[in-house]
Amino acid sequence: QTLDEMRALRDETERFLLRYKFGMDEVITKLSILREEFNQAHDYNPIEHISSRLKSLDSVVDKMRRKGVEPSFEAIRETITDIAGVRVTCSFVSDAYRIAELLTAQRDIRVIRTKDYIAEPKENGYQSLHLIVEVPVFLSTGAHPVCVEVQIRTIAMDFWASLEHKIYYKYDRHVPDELLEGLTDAARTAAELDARMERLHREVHGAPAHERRSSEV
Ligand code: 0O2
Repeated sequence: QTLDEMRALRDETERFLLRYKFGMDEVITKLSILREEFNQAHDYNPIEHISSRLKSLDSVVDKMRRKGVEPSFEAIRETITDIAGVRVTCSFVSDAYRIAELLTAQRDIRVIRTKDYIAEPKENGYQSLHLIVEVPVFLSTGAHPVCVEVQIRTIAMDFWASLEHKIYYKYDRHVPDELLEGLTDAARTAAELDARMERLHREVHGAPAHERRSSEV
């Protein structure tokens, strides 16, 4: 490969990843607007925290290899839907669904896939609401649709998932059985906590504040 070819490849890689960053920025802006507007209009905050990450090219290539697909820009675009990832943490389960509804109702958002691991937790106990959405990014060359993965979960689900993730990688994906059982048990406790918190929240506010106020309008 010549130096010019290497530079061209580097530029193309940067351009490729930058689009995902822009898509991620669009989704973060939408969520931040919802958060601020909700706070102002209803004096209620359905979002506790928003974080984001762009997958590195190395882990994209690793994931392609795990899936048995030869990496090319085109193949990556079609296969990997979580290069851009946004995570939303809410206090209550009802807020997680509410945010998902408000985001996916926006007309420039196209829902590619939804996985509701809250309604149907994974076998290890993992809970979260996953949306793969496509959002247009407006560049000098026109509008480009970009895929963004949005994970919406409660604080308890997030606490569990971050510990599980660390353990999973510490044991290089082969977690001992007792630890797995401990994690599954902790996931049940987290789900119970969420249910209790939701009940308390409803007792104090009647229906969750957003439902109550929207029905008053
Ligand atoms: P990382 O390191 O967080 O980026 P996919 O191939 O991703 O399109 P998949 O695996 O069916 O298809 O997608 P799914 O189930 O929606 O999960 C995608 C992401 O959800 C994962 O990304 C994790 O971030 C999170 N996730 C899913 N299952 C678990 C789990 O059991 N524990 C924890 N802690 N997180 C989970 P990555 O790329 O696998 O990992």
